[in-house]
Amino acid sequence: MRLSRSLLAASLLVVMLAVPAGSALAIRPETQPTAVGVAQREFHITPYRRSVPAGAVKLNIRNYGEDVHNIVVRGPRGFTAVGPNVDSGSGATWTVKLRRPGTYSLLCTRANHLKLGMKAKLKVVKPKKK
Ligand SMILES: [Cu+2]
Repeated sequence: MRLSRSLLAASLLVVMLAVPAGSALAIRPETQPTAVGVAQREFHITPYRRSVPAGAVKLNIRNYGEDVHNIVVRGPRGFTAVGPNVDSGSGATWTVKLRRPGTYSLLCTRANHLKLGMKAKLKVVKPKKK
């Protein structure tokens, strides 16, 4: 009992020394992308979040459809980023930096998919101050 208690105290001390108060959280917005699931099918594209804080966004894309789909992000001031093709029944992850707050579009630009409705909106908002 006495031994395990001092072990616990020692390991707590190690954790406290290794992680100065607040630093882990303060670094987070820069280093940790915001994960967003994105479902694709004929002919819809559905992000599982409406808005994300500005910064890196990790899109976890899954193609539930029969066709190959891709993903293109368009945003303010002509921002365009082109992501991967995603085969039927498979997935891809793609990290894209969305630095400027505003309304972005997620699109599939293969064949006539965009015309058929493969677009969705994603809002990028100012990250909260810590
Ligand atoms: Cu498509």
